[in-house]
Amino acid sequence: MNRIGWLGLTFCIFTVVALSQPHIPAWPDPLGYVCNRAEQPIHIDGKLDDPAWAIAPWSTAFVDIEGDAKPKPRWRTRVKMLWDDVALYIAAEMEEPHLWATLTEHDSVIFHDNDFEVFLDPDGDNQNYCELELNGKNTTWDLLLTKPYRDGGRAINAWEIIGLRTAVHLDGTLNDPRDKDRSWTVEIAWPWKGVKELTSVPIPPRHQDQWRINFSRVEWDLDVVSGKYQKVKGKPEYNWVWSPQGAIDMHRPERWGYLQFNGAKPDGVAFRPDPERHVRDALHRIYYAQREHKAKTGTFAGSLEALKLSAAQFPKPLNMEVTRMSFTAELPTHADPAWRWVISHDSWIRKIGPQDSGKKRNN
Ligand SMILES: [Ca+2]
Ligand SMILES: [Ca+2]
Ligand SMILES: [Ca+2]
Repeated sequence: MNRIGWLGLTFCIFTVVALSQPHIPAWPDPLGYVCNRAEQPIHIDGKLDDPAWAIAPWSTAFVDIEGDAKPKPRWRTRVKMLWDDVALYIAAEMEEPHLWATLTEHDSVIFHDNDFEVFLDPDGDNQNYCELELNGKNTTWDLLLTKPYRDGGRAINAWEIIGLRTAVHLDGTLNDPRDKDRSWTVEIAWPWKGVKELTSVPIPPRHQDQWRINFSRVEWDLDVVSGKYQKVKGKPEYNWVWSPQGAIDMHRPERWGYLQFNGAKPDGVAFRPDPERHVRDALHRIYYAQREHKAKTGTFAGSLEALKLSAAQFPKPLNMEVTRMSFTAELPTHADPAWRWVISHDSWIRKIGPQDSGKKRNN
């Protein structure tokens, strides 16, 4: 698709010069995880007792998808990760007194059961990201999102993760309400060949590369009816996640956590917060405000004032280009003002160089 061509239709180009340094009320920083290299092979059997896992730290415990404003999940969930030249490895541990799973058909809607979910956007551009869900029977659903649902993205269920291996271990009995269970654990090998088609970033990743990832666990309240587990009618599911989304919506990739690859020794490498995150956040703020404005008025806005945003809170210079059907907003990158971040009406965010930027301004 020609993502640039429509810019020729631009009828409104303007620049807003803010008077002060940026200070936008911050979104909470996404969490980060430093992923060490596996030094030994990992046997994908759902059991996390492989010696390889010993060098992988546990993540913090999952929280409610909306964040700290909501009660803490009643059962602990945590993950760990490793990588090597072949794959990304993911382990999850979920406390669970009532092991329950029903779905057996691949690519069915797995979150109708209790499940574990992975969301991955290697290049962090909010486009072409993937989702993997699995239940206690190790039934999987893998799908590709061309863009978030909010932007008209399509979910491609027929998409399959090449070479994916998953396993589940149950510490307890499945679908038996007569006893109390303890937990279930998940082990995933996600080969790089199953990621390559999503992105142009280096695969396998390099030392200190950062990708966007999040994890979610869907949990239903259960009754026991005639000796069987049954969902409590009318009760919505709980959504427990690693890095909080701030809303009941996993399809906000800009809020996912960071996966930082460590190619050095396992110890002593700290997570490095993304220096570009505040600029990227600022553009997402404009994106959300533009969406709201379009929903109310049918058009995108021509100024920050019309979006009810204070120019003083944004970096400078901000360029916005608006047409009847679209908008882009641009800000200089933190690292090099000659380079710019650009976000579009469909939340596609990417970096452009001085040459691209200049060409566009000459249109
Ligand atoms: Ca294992
Ligand atoms: Ca992407
Ligand atoms: Ca699939």
